[in-house]
Order: sequence, then structure tokens, then C-alpha cells
Amino acid sequence: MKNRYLALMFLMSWGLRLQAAELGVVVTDKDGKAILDVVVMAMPTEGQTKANKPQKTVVIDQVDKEFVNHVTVIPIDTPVLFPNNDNIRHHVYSFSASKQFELPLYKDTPAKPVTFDKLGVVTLGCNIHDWMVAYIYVTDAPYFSTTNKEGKAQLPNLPAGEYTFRIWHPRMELTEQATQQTAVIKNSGETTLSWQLALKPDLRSRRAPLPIQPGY
Ligand SMILES: [Cu+2]
Repeated sequence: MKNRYLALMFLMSWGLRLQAAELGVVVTDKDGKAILDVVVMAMPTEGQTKANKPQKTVVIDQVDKEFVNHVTVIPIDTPVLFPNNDNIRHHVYSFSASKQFELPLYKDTPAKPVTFDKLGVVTLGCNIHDWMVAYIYVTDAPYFSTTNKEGKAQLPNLPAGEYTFRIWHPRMELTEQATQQTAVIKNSGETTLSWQLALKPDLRSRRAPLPIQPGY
């Protein structure tokens, strides 16, 4: 009797796992060129199919005087560590309303991560290197990803159902709300959604041609 019950439970959980599909996303500009670093978020239209739990520590590295990655999406309350892989010092800061912090001039890895406890976009800068800019998107969406160089992102294991999708990019002309699409994810197979985004010009300051002071 007990074995039959276990077998039934096994079949039920197997069935549930089968009811998930993959979503493929493609984001291009108006000329059809792929856009890197687009945040893609999926929210179930009715009810929450999965809790938005904080992730374990996420890393935003500093390599060759750039942030890696340029855009990072995290669930609310996720701690982020900002190691410095360069042989010089960096000074990471944010003046954004959703999180203000400063990691004064440092080498190596700061002892403590910074926890992002408010929704919204946090813009990161470095006090020494003006061109260093990165973004943290703090989301309450249970499913999210970012696009790669081909402008593609995958959201695997989306339970079947209707979802609202939104995207965000630091230079997009539209508001995030204007990017909204609704789609029904079926039990199996892959669904593809695409966006065409007009981007504002890149206004980041140019990298300094030579180090101004050794050690920085
Ligand atoms: Cu720096």
C-alpha cells in the first residue's frame, strides 16, 4: 500500500516537472542589431508560481577598470560582493535612491557584501575611473535573465500559464511599462518573444588614454 502511494507521488511530481517550458527572448535595435545586457522579467498574470527569494551572494567584478557585468539583475535582498581584480585601487559608489553606498578606495575583495533591499535600478560608479558604470536591477519578478551578445536570453523552467513580460536597458527610449507583452507559456516546447528597442546614444565618458597617477 505504502509503495503504491510513493509510486503515485513520484508520478505526480514527474508530471508537474513536465509542465514547464522554455522561453527564448530576442532583443534587437531598429536596424536588427542584437542588444546586449537587456534585463528580461516574467511575472505570472495570476498568482505567484514561485517566490522571489534572494540569491546567495552575487559577484560584480572589477576587471581592467570595468565592471563585469555591466548589467546585473537580482531579487530583492540579495547580497552583492564587489571584488577588485585589478592591481590598482577602485572606489565603488552609488547615489541611486534605491541604494546609496560607498566602498572607499580598496584593493582585493571587501569583507562584506552590500545587500540591495529596495526595488529599482541602482547605478554604480567608481570615483577614480569616470567611465566605469554598471547597473543593478533589483526586481520582484520570480523569473528573469539578461541578454547575451546575440541579444538572446533564456528563461528555462517556466511553469505553464500566462505571464506578463517586461524588459529594461539603461539606454532604452521607452519606459519599462511600454515594453510590456503578455504571452501564454504552454506545457512543453519553446516559446519565443522578441522586442525591438530604440536606444539613446551612449554618453559614458571615454576611458582615460593613460593612467593619471600610478597606483590608481
Ligand atoms: Cu575604478
